[in-house]
Amino acid sequence: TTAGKPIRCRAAIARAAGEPLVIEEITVDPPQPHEARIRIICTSLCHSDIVFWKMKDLPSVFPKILGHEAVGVVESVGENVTQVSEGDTVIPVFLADCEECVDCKSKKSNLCSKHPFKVSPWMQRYETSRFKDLKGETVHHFLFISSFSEYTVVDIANLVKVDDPAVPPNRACLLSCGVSTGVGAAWKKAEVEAGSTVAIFGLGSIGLAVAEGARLCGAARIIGVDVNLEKFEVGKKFGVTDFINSKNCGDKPVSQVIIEMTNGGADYCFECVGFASVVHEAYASCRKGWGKTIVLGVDQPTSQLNLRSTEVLNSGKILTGTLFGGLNAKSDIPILLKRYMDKELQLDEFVTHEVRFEDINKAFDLLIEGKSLRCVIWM
Ligand code: CXF
Ligand code: ZN
Repeated sequence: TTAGKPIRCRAAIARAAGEPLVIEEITVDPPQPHEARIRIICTSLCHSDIVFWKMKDLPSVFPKILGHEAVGVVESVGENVTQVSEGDTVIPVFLADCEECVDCKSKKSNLCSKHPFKVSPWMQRYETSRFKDLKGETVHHFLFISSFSEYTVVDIANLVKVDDPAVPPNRACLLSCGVSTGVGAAWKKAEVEAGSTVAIFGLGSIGLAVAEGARLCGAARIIGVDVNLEKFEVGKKFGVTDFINSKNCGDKPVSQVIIEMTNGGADYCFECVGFASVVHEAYASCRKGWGKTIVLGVDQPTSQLNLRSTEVLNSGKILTGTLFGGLNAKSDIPILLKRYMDKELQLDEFVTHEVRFEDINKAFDLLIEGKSLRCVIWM
């Protein structure tokens, strides 16, 4: 047995900003109390991995092991771990769900206050790393997951058990981050009602997952906005009914086009690009009186919004944002898994590519070039 001992294995290390990952041997220390060591089965690439791979300055720290969408099997557990045990299949999630704090218990929040979300290079509870390279140097964690490694250590607050052994790992891993975030934003954060009108800005995996969530909620009209006309075809698979090519609106702002199409604005708007200018456009596109705009896109940390206070006063609109789509990982991921197994939730259509671990840099190229939605990486 390997329990209690360091494990030597392969990991794809990001040594410097923007440089290809390097597969190296590392050692993975045993789990501390409230942690589990996981053997990764497969992982997928999320755009946030690319953001923090390119980012030179804090909170980005090198060398690190990226990756936060995955499925794994518990190899061993630390002290005080009762929720999972050796051999369990698990999905790691960057946003903790302690199930005990006011936020985790509330239906209105998923922002765990016992383990607040931050972009930290360490484990959640200890500000230490479990990884070293063969020279003995520290290798940092990412989003409390670091799944681009054959083995990793994750806090039990960030682990969701998969009970159904029939769930394919190359589908389950999508529920770790991106697809759950989009579906959850429509389902849990916006609470899209049957018959409503939805506008989605940006049809990458997150925007398409919002469409999928809105489709499941029975939205009557789902308007996709993107600069790439090809996104309409793929959007249709996820319930997009109308498409606006934002490069093709002439002098008209997209919001005016949407207001005209919908007789006053969409009931729900989702920003899935990560630009303040698009947040403005989304807010302007939602209906006065009850329109709700939800920000999912990740912008530069210094980027600011500029709203007229009288416009907020007069409009009656809601502007909000969400991490992980407002989902409580431990209770909501099993619901999404079941809906996939019941053939309600579409996941297969997100997986456009699958590569071997050795070819992980190819997954980066495909996503950067806009050629992939989700690329699954098999360990
Ligand atoms: C993101 C959420 C917003 C901050 C950066 C990380 N999570 C996953 O992709
Ligand atoms: Zn992500």
